[in-house]
Amino acid sequence: MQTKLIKDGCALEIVNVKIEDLNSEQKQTIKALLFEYGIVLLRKQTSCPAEYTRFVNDIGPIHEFDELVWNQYGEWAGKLTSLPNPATFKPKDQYPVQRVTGQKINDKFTGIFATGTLDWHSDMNRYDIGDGTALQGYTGCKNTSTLILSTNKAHRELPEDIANDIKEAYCEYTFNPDKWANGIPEHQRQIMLDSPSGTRKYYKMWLEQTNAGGHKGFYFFPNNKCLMRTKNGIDHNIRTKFEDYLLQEEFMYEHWWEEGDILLMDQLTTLHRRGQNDPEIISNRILHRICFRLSNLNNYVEKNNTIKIENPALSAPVIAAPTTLDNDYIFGFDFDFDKQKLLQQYKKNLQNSKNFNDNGLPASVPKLQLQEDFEFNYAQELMDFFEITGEAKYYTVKKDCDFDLHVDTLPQCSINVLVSDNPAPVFIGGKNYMYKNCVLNVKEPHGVFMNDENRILFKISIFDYTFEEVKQKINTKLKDLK
Ligand SMILES: O=C(O)CCC(=O)C(=O)O
Ligand SMILES: [Fe+2]
Ligand SMILES: [Fe+2]
Repeated sequence: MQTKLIKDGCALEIVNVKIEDLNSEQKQTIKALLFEYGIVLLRKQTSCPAEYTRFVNDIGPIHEFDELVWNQYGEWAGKLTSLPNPATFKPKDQYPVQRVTGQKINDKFTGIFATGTLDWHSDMNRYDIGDGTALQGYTGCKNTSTLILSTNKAHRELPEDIANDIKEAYCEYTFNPDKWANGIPEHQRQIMLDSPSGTRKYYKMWLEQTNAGGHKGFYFFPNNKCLMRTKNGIDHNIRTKFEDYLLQEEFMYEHWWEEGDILLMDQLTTLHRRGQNDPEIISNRILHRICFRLSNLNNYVEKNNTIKIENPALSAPVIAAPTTLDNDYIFGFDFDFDKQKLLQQYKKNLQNSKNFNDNGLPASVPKLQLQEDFEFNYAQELMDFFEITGEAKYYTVKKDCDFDLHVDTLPQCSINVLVSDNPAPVFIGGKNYMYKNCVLNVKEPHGVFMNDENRILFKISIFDYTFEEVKQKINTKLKDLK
């Protein structure tokens, strides 16, 4: 069997074979290559659905046979209760398929994703589903494409600094087809929302994945609601850097279809999208799609993505509130902030509070609230006094809720003044610090846990000066005061 690298190893092509003639050893070789490259192409194969299904089922078993509901002519065939043996099925041309098309017969769509835009996605949106997808060009697919992102290649070439940033990183996902399959027919949308992916929307996945072939890649699906947690907690700079690295053209293979072409893809380590979403094109283009099991037998994906991480804040010491805190993380200082004014302004502007939800997940329980962009003379007086520039805000963490571990994206540090009673400590640098007011080094991972009262924080976020610089400025001012 001959193979050929496509686009510098984004994908692999198996050349000069006919799927109906392959022996089981050759199919095992193809499976191993699929594990390694994530994307395997076989050009111009028979489009007999029985032969195609037999080939795919020999690569990895088909459990999602209830998706094969049409025949190749677009007639409804009904739901199967088991997979008909593709080797013995008669008549061969009637073997059921899953169609991806906008073609209509008698005014009814005869395939999935019949309308709308199909943006970057993985077909694996939950643990208990096939992690292999096969697509075959059937008709009307010439001059149309599917783009596939090979994270296997991206993993092989991963720069050391990014590797370090994302060590132990994982993402929390909420199934969100309205983003990556926007505009599909309402009927299919409802089926998707009623499916186990839709009803149990939430799942977690390590960023780095190893498939059952022992090859590594990434599962990263930003078009679902996606919260990445790194060793810094929520860190948008790391996320952006990773996303910019991964979604590069050099890791993408755009396959321009010819009838009969078969693409096999590992859904644990690749993303894909439709190249053209023009309704005219989609209504003529037919692909046959088969979902099969590659790694995901015996609960492979769930077992390898059981993510239980203890919150270090809960076992970290609590440091009582001295005014002499002074380390690389927090500088507590003695200053008579006008709590009355701070609380008045908070109340005055209360109706302009926004639910603040840093994590992209549904704000069903608004645990955080934010006030920003308000006029407040006292805040300006403070900034003038300390000779800094910044933005005044209020962050409220509801009783019994956490402010997740994170680093701030843009500010370098902040002046924090707690205005509510009995405020919970801030967790930073491995300790929970109680404080009244402080300068906080927000470039270090921090969060609020053990919060059993509504906690109101007045904050001046500082962009133009570092933690050390602001500490200096405040020290100087305080000395002047004495
Ligand atoms: O139509 C295409 O190019 C991609 C189809 C697809 O992503 C799917 O059926 O899951
Ligand atoms: Fe897909
Ligand atoms: Fe912060």
